[in-house]
Amino acid sequence: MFENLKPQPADSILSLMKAFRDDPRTEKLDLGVGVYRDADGRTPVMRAVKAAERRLWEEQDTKSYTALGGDPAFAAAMGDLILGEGLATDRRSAIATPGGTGAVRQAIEFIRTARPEARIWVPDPTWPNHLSILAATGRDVAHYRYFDAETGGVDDAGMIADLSAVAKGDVVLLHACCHNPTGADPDAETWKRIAETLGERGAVPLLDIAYQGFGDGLDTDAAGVRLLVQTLPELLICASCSKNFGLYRERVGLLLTIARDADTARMAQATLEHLNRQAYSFPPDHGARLVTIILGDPALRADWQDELESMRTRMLDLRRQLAAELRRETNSERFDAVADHRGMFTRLRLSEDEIATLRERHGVYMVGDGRINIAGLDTRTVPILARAIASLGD
Ligand code: PLP
Ligand code: TYF
Repeated sequence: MFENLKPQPADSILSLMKAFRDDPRTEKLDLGVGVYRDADGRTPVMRAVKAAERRLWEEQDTKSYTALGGDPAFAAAMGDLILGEGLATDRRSAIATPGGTGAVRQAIEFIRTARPEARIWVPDPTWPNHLSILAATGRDVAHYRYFDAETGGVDDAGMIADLSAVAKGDVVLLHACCHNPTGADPDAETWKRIAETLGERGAVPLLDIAYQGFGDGLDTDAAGVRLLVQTLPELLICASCSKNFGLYRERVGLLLTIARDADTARMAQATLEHLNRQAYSFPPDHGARLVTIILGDPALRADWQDELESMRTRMLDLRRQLAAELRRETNSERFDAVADHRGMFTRLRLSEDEIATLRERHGVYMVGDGRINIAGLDTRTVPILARAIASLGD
């Protein structure tokens, strides 16, 4: 049997991590994988997470199984973090999942169960893992226009035109904030038009929220999701706690669904739990429990929000510094959109050759589409990167 195995396509982002590690140069710059780093290049355990872990170690008296959907308190706390307290509470159903990736996988399985013929529309471009999961599950996938490479912003007109053509019952995947890989997000006006268009078409949004708190703040980053929940009858929401709680390796995620009414929500809950049972029975609990402790304790929650806010503002400051340096060094407006982007990522307007040259000549590692992780920079390396980019024309 094993002789039938074939090499699988590599994850372009994770391969880049390895190439960086193998590069013997000391002056090299890792702007690849989307992991937050502080000014010293570290990804520390957040203070509130440490405190919650200490408390859990003291107080937890069993490691027995939880429930198929995970601890309901986690679903409630995360549901409120994303939607705000009181929004659509009787329409919610949720399961804990291994990371946001697990939530995306289970969302696709949910769609496969409920409406296998649904076409799934994804933004062009999107996170490569979305495409990989959709391919693995044999879904019918289509792309809608999203990014305007000229302006570096969202192609509002192209996106709305494409979404106006989706069939009734199709699913539309949207990044709730901090779009990966471009950093370009719809503004409030465009979110309104998205809501209207999906409503008119009878399409179901599948929202991926992996960076809440990394863009403009916890509530603003969820404003698009909340608007769609207020407007539309059915939604799927995939959340990750990898970035905003720094819990990457603990694998903490949530799949939250919104049904048209409480009766349907009960059916959705049973279906979600069944999907967990079929995949891995019980979802991981340790990280989810830390999140529940933090969100339920006013002091820990305030400390978590403070630290998250300092991470967000560090990335925003670096982003603004980079845009200003690039403008100065290239004496052009080519990279101005960097300052308007949000979250960890920015897609730089560079050709494949330029990206290869940056790696070979300067030891700068970015994803092949020009995506950089802003948190991989610091105030010392921003001017170095800007000079390297400006020198590409020489
Ligand atoms: N969705 C997007 C758009 C992402 O960038 C990520 C990666 O962080 C995820 C989902 C899920 O991440 P994880 O499975 O580590 O929670
Ligand atoms: O886009 C990123 O860099 C993050 C981390 O298979 C990541 O979302 C990358 C690839 C992957 C899982 C997570």
